Amino acid sequence: MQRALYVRPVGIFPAPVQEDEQVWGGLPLAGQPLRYAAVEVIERDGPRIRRRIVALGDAFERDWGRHTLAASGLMDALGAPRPRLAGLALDCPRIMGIVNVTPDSFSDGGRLDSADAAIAHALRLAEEGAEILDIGGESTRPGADYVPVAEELSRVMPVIEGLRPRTQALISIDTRKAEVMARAAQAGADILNDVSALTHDPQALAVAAEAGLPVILMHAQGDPKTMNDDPQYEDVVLDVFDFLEGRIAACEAAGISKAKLVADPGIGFGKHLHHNVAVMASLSLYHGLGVPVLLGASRKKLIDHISDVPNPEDRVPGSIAAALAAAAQGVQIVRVHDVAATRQALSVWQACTHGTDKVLAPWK
Ligand code: 7PJ
Repeated sequence: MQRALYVRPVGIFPAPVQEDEQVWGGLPLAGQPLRYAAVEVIERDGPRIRRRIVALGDAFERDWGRHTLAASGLMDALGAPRPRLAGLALDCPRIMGIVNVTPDSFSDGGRLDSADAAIAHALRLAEEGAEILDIGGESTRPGADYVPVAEELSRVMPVIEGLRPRTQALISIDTRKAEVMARAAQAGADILNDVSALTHDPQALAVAAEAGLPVILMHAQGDPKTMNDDPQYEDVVLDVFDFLEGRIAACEAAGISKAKLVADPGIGFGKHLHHNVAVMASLSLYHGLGVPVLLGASRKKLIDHISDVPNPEDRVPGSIAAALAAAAQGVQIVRVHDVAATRQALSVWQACTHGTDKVLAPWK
């Protein structure tokens, strides 16, 4: 389904510490200490797309169609604070640390060695400031081969089981397979993270509803093996919005409440560089979905394309830039490899943006 109207908050600024209700000071943004002063109103009629920026302060005195916008529910969705996610308050940017459990990621010894190494790595990420640990046993990188379910289970289960009694951090399982979701949930995982937004496995929607856990719905076009060969969009930013809105509706219809959903535009998944940067530049649009937004750009190929850094380990500065760009647009969760560096950058960004030291080490 294609929408006719979209609203992207622009002119985002830190909320004043002392709120003065007498003075109009922008509108609140998705439970972050941020407000917005203008919106880009996007009207879409098939291939015809019209965009205009409307400054809200002026607009309150004129007729610019705000009744239409209010009626669309988008303004309410943009403003509402987000409920806690598996107990985690989303009132400032949170870090999800990536724990890859694929044979090439912790590669010296056998399976047990690699589980131990993954657990140790995860515990370190939690120590460094990751509130969520994302455990993944299926590489979904562009061009990656399919991993059978037994193989994926044998990679991730020892890690989830070993980690669960040893950390307070939330554990998410990065998988597209219903059976892996169910087993991870039984072993104490807190969040399901599916790069196919519960579309890959026909059982996934029912299993996720049954598990009762929050779900991260990510946009992807095509299967990892071939997705970046020839991605096609009418308008990538809007098509991704429509897809995520449709998946949120499908989840609600299956009995998963909106309070348990997170939306992710899926950087690098069936997207060329110009698609990725278009999405990055419009992240605040996705708050209109009415759920928290997650962004994963860490060490991804787009950083190489922009800055010529072929080695993923050299992409930390670019990854941090992407995380800060996301935080500035009110994104609630960033999924990263380099937790300590990202935490440091986010804390300094927060302190300097809000002009207060109250944000120092908020995760401790
Ligand atoms: C993502 C993910 C992402 C979410 C991967 C990689 C590829 N899950 N799993 N968002 N990426 N939610 O980390 O390079 O962007 S695997």
